[in-house]
Amino acid sequence: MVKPIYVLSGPNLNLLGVREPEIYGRDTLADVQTRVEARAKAHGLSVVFRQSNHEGQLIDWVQEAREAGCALVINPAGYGHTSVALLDALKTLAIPVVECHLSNPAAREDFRRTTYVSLAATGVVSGFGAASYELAVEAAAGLIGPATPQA
Ligand code: CA2
Repeated sequence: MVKPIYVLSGPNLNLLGVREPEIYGRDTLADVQTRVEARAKAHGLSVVFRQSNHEGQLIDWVQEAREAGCALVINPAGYGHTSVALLDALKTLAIPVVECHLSNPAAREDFRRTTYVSLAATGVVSGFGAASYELAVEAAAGLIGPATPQA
């Protein structure tokens, strides 16, 4: 059984497609999940797709991914700019970590230029709307190599 790619989304991303479409696009998080699952399936991989508005919940899922996941894709949303605790959890992972953002935080307000999560990320995909998630899963699939069943 090949371990899944964990795809985690942080606070307020449950509102995707509902509010601020000019910044974050019209795709809902359910649309993103469908696209991400299809992209993973093309590589013979599955996805655990979760969203939370709570920092501790995201940290619990990161810890779960240490044993249960083959890679982690995370859009930490606002917590990327604030959470040393989330960074500490990510630094415990031995699997690839791909940070993704719908927008390009570097092209927005100054406070979005500091992203703690990037310090633990293998790489970052930003600025492509919902496609950022698909590209991040594509990158994660490339980092883990061909899907081979594990004991
Ligand atoms: O561009 C991204 O994906 C962000 O991670 C989104 C975060 C923001 O704090 C980061 O700087 C960049 C905000 C997520 C808020 O999500 C919403 C979605 C729809 C409507 C309102 C908020």
